Amino acid sequence: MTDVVHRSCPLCEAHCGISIEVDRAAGSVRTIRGDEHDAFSRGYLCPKAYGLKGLHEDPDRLRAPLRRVDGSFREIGWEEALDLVAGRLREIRESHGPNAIATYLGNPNAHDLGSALFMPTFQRALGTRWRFSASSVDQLPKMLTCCAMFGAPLAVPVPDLDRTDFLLVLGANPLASNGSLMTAPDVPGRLRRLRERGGRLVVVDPRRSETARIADEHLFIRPGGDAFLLLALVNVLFAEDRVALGRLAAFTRGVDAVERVARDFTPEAVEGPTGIPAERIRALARAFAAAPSAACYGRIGTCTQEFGTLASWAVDVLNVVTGNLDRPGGAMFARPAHGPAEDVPRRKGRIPYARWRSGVRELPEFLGELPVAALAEEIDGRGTEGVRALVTVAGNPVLSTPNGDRLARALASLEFMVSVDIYRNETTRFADVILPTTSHLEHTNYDVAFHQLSVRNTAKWSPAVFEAPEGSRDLWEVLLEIGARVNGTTAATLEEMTLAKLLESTVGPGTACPDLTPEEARERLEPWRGPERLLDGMLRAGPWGDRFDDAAEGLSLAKLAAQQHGVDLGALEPRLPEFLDTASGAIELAPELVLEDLARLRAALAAGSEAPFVLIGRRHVRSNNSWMHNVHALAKGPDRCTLLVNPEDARRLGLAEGDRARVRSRVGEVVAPVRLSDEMMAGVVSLPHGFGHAAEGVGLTVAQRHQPGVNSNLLTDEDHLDVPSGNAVLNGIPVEVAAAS
Ligand SMILES: Nc1nc2c(c(=O)[nH]1)N[C@H]1C(S)=C(S)[C@@H](COP(=O)(O)OP(=O)(O)OC[C@H]3O[C@@H](n4cnc5c(=O)[nH]c(N)nc54)[C@H](O)[C@@H]3O)O[C@H]1N2
Ligand SMILES: Nc1nc2c(c(=O)[nH]1)N[C@H]1C(S)=C(S)[C@@H](COP(=O)(O)OP(=O)(O)OC[C@H]3O[C@@H](n4cnc5c(=O)[nH]c(N)nc54)[C@H](O)[C@@H]3O)O[C@H]1N2
Ligand code: SF4
Ligand SMILES: [Mo]
Repeated sequence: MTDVVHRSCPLCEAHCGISIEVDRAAGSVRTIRGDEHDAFSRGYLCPKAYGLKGLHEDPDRLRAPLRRVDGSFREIGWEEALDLVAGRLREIRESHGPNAIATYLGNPNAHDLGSALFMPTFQRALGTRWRFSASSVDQLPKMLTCCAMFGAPLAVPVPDLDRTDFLLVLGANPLASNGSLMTAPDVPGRLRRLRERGGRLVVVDPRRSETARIADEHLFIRPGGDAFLLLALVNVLFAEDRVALGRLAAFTRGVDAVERVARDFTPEAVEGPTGIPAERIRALARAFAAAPSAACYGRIGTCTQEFGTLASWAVDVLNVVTGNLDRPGGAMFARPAHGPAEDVPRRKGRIPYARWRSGVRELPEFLGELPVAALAEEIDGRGTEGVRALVTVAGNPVLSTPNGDRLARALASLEFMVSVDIYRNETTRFADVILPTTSHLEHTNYDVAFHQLSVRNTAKWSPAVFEAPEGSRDLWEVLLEIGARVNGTTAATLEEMTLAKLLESTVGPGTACPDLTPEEARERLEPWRGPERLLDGMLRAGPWGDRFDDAAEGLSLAKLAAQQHGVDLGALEPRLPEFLDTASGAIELAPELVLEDLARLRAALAAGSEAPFVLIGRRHVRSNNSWMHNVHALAKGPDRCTLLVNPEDARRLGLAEGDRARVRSRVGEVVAPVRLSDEMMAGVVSLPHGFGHAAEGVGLTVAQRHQPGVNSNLLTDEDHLDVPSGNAVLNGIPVEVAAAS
């Protein structure tokens, strides 16, 4: 007996609709196809989706808790495992305080409904301020600037890909990554249509990436040069009187300050740090301003670099001063179905920034978390409070954060570590206990994070494909069970508390459901449980919700679930000024915490042109950070962890195709096979992250056989940060490259 289940692929932000044909008798996946009826992705899919079958069936994927005893792991029962974990965490908290326990959350948490909804409850249950996550090796600068400019960390403008006339992309390669902070299934198709309707695509990247190859124009830029380039574009717009905010002028503050700031950054002045001729910068500024609509979009290359905050800010400055923010074809804000219903600003006023600092380097907290580049030193450096225990949840920081070697040593020295993870990998091998969670096909899902960052308003519910095996647990259940046991309460109590907190802000006076009490709302959410119950509440109170009235039009989870292919809620619509949540209620174009960092940029400009050899990263369409290399269908094929070297540079360095090169930075070295490529800007080499699976104790047999690779984060430097955000610099790492003898 076969049947087909329609849901979303949970592997990347695009969350494409997939149709999974299941052999019920065998309990296995037959095929995975793109769902051509999906309201958003219309049948598109990338090679990774098929990897979901291999992931589900992978014998290396953990199904039972593991306990490490004398260096080797053995399976134990859930009760024993949870009691052990809670007991140790409690002891450490009682003897050393809550901050002796650190947490690290990895990227897949952002793709998991249960984690998104229950993580805050879990964190509160532990009570630690020493929280770390993959955000500070990723998008933290963007969240910081959006918080400062628009008032909320997820008020991230996304390019209106389907209507724009001009797309300027800096430091993103959506043809490999499928888009990030820009949920857009089928980027290749959307970019093709952009060009077919006469639009223009310009890509700025130190590598002629897959996306650059299909662009109208590609500009090589020196890594870290984006803030210079963007300020020079703004400089030209002011100098040539091309600034036109349009309707934004009525609610934008700080335009004069931006004009003053940009004065020093003339196209000529930034030729050195960008490597881009002044005339091309002028032409780009004119073309961007002249386009009927235009959107500037920056991603990993603009965030995980030396001036991540300034570059992320300047992307939106360009959008604002050309009047392209919040208008069709420009950079817009999505309106997700899970709410909130109306743009009712909370005007908290203060940016949740630097309310406390890390122990050793005193790096600022942002949104309640500390930069992960400080994790190792908070353990091995015994910061004022000293981290003694670590909880990792779906993360692999040994491969994904700077100076992985130091972090690995620090993890080995912990008094206790627990990892909630589906693999025994480079990080979790240091855990005392590993707690696995259900496979992606064994639980339901809805993308709370990525519906908020979407190029179109849509909503999609993903049912489970298989029933979860007896005794297994979803991620949120594991979190609540640990949190409950640490505090001597029950998971059910924590679940109720989470729901109560949600309903407090979604129903009652001053909300979209003013006449409803939390008790009434709660009754109407039956019979849903867990994350579904919370989501049902959010959808029903949301902008398209039925206001908890089954007879009314509008969305509830039941109605959404009945739409197997998801629902289309239309193109993005202007949301300003109502959506702004800054203290002033205006767009803050020149926030102080951003301007303060200009001194660093000016110093770099003055320091001049001595350009060291630098390393950047890249992504491959068949790879997914560090954790899909154990799926044979994706891992087979040529070695992907190669060092791309510009042929001229290679000649100078005495390197030939296939040679092994030694790459050395301040903190470490690796040896990787060389591929010559004129895709690379001279003076820049590229090595992807997420590899380095050969380490002892790693239980990834396929990855070790097919794509072991080396860990590029043995080269990235924990001392090299984007200063305001504390985000790690992962691109533009000074390195020496030589033939490995
Ligand atoms: N040099 C360099 N470093 C980088 C980057 C770069 O571009 N260059 N990129 C950075 C970015 S953008 C990111 S987001 C980070 C990612 O950094 P991390 O989030 O730390 O690493 P991932 O490789 O995503 O690892 C995900 C982990 O989650 C586990 N996992 C996957 N799905 C599930 C699940 O459903 N449940 C549970 N319990 N576990 C699960 C996997 O086994 C794996 O251990 O890496 C960063 N590091
Ligand atoms: N196939 C695949 N898809 C993924 C992932 C994956 O690992 N594999 N990871 C997912 C995750 S967690 C994320 S965050 C997204 C990331 O999504 P993207 O940001 O699109 O990721 P990358 O492909 O790393 O693209 C970054 C680009 O920045 C360039 N770059 C490096 N330094 C600089 C610089 O200083 N300036 C400029 N202008 N460019 C620079 C690089 O050459 C590269 O082409 O991808 C997601 N999707
Ligand atoms: S682009 Fe690929 S990995 Fe991303 S959601 Fe779509 S099918 Fe999955
Ligand atoms: Mo990421």
